[in-house]
Amino acid sequence: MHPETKIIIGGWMPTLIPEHVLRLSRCDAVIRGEGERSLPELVRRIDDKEWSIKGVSYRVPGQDSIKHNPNSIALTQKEFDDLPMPRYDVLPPLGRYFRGDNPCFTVEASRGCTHSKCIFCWNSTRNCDTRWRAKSPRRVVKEIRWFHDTYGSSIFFFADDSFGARADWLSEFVSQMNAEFRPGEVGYVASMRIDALDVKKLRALRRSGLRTVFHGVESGSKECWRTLAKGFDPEINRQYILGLAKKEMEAGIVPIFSFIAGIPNETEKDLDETVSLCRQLTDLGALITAQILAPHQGTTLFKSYSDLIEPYDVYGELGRSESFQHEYYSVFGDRLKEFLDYLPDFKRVRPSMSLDRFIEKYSLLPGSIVKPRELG
Ligand code: B12
Ligand code: SF4
Repeated sequence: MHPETKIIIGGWMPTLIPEHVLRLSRCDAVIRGEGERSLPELVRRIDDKEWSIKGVSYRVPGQDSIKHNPNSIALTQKEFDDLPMPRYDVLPPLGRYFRGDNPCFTVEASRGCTHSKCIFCWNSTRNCDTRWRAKSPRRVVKEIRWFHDTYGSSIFFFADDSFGARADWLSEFVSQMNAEFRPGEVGYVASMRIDALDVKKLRALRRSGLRTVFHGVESGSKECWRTLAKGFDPEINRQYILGLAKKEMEAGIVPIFSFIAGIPNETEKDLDETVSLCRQLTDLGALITAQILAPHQGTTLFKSYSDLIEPYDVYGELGRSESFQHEYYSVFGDRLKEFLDYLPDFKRVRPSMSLDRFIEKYSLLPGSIVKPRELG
């Protein structure tokens, strides 16, 4: 690459840690948050000595200093709605990425989050504007129609962090989908807060195409919800979650509840509550996903609990653990060591119990773990 070539980077990781990215790389500038407003301006002013452009962090040429300009204002509802259709036509033929003849396309209906406070989530960053905005339901339905007619796709994945977070938007979307498509003609998958869903509207949502819904519940313990600043409505509790799962399944929607272990100050009692809620949900027939919390630099969690955060050789520990060894070797085989050498620097919150004790206590024995290759 020509040494004068300017390198501009964007996306969520550089947004969270612009200083690190600029210090550790050869990049000249980071665009924090959305790129649509800041990037064209930066390109226009690329030869200027100073880039006093909102949303841009940059290395001051010839100096060892990095400058962070104030946040840019995220696209307004109208600007978001007016974005052109995605230009999939300029990419190499898409067929090579598809399996089967019903490709799943990603659609963006909204950005940001109405809550924006969960301490582990990038939406809690103050490095960019994360307010919730949505394209108009009409535009989103038009996009789905276009993918359906152009690529024959009948299943869609919403990239939104908090799909349908506003009840009036969701109602309008449901009506428009029902007016545009026959029942069963298209389906979609979305992530929604449990308190953004009106259980009385589940059947209408299913009719509009909602097939699978993903909920970040994180824990079975209200204490942990407080630590994480989940901000659930006061009436939300274990019974509510189990009732919601049941009603979703009765309406023909597959619910997936996501949990995390390794929350700051999480006690054994909290973990008991999480594991028992997971068990109750799976007994009902709902799906769960569970993971160890990985604190991302730049999040509120990373700043507020820095004293509890420690390096974590996650794959090393899983690879060494007797219960996981079989699964790990069956997936990575002889290349496990090579894989471990390439791993980035993981971190975790100091846990209240070791992985081996966790596995033993909750009887997570080999065989009860789904091997990644079985998922595909
Ligand atoms: C789809 C998706 C995936 C798909 C990606 C499929 C694909 N082929 O694209 C899959 C399932 C593979 C995936 C995996 C993972 N994902 Co993911 N994913 C998403 C999701 C839901 C949508 C991404 C998207 O398309 N957004 C729409 C586009 C338009 O937005 P955008 O990418 O943010 O881009 C805007 C700006 O960031 C900026 N921008 C982005 N790139 C650039 C580049 C330049 C040069 C410029 C100037 C600007 C710029 O401008 C864009 C327009 O404004 C996001 C959540 C979200 N709502 O964004 C999570 C998200 C990005 N994923 C996340 C995570 C954690 C992961 C995993 C690490 C999960 C895991 N534990 O394995 C892996 C990592 C995979 C990897 N190797 O990188 C986190 C990242 C958090 C963080 N701290 O960085 C997110 C934000 C979800 C969340 N809320 O936690 N993911
Ligand atoms: S509700 Fe979801 S998207 Fe919003 S801040 Fe919390 S985790 Fe992030």
